[in-house]
Amino acid sequence: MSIKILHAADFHLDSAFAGLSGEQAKLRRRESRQLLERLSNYVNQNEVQIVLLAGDLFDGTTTYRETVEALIDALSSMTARVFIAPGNHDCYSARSPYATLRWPENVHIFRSREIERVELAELGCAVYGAAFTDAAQEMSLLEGFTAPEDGLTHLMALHGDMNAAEAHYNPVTREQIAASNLDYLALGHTHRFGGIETAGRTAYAYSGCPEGRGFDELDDKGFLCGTVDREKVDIKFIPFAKRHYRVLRVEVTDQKPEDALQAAMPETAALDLCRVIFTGETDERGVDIKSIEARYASEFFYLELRDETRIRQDIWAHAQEDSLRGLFLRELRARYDTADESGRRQAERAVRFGLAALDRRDL
Ligand SMILES: [Mn+2]
Repeated sequence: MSIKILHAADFHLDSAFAGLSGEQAKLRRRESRQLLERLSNYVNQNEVQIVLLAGDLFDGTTTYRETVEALIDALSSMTARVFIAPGNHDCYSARSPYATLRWPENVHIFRSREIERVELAELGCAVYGAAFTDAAQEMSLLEGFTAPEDGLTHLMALHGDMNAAEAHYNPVTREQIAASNLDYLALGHTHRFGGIETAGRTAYAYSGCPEGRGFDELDDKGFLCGTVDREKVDIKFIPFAKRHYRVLRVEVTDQKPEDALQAAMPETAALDLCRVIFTGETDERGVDIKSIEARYASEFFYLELRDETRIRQDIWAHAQEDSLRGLFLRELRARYDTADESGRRQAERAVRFGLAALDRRDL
């Protein structure tokens, strides 16, 4: 009997959304509550039977009551059985919303660092999980665990770090997974989906987070969904994010920065959070970041501009001129030639400002 499961994690509800205005951050918080409703619709429309939520559903201890209620509403409207394995950001404690609020009957919250087993006889499976009970968890919660040979399909939800250079977040190893005898291990903590892996006979994956939260989270975001039985795991990544963070490098050599940006603009700009980095060579006027921002800010949900262009090398040709301009360029060229990378950038900036000032005086 194969079981249809959905695996999601790292919602980080009520994140601060650094960089956004108060109004935009409020909108994104509202959207992350809507995401829960969309998720619930997906679960019901696709007849998912088991939902595994592998922790960090809340970003911190100060979660808006409306947010927790939105999560409870969304989960209670799911026709599936739901399992939550709290992580480092939403660790289980007597004061956490997991303990203080009333959760629907179809939701099971793992509350202890001991791995707990919940048997679902009607589905021919057992679901395991454990909880962070603190913001750190130095010892692996999976160490020594092996699911019994009882003919059931074995699933687990767990928050943990497999790339544990620092072992503060339940450092789970491939060896422990291989020894687990699980059919599928749903992991949370890493915000990026990196494929379905196998250790021993156990398939495991990080689902990643369902929405990006910063310019370090650029790839497609969503969750995992598919079927699991004793013989086969068939699970796919489902893109689900409403908005994307994008970093666009826009080359401006020999063209107007506005035109280059216009050509590079994604179709989804109005939904996107974009960091545009201008590169290439410009004349002495450089890129007018302020005016481009004024022109384009409204085309994007969020726009951040950076100027990493270099000054055109032929600017220095004027250093030969017998004029104030020539004198100024000779002076800076001498500094430029002996400077390191950051000194060179500084000298180029000085050239830009200096020539602009000189030109205005000429006028
Ligand atoms: Mn985490």
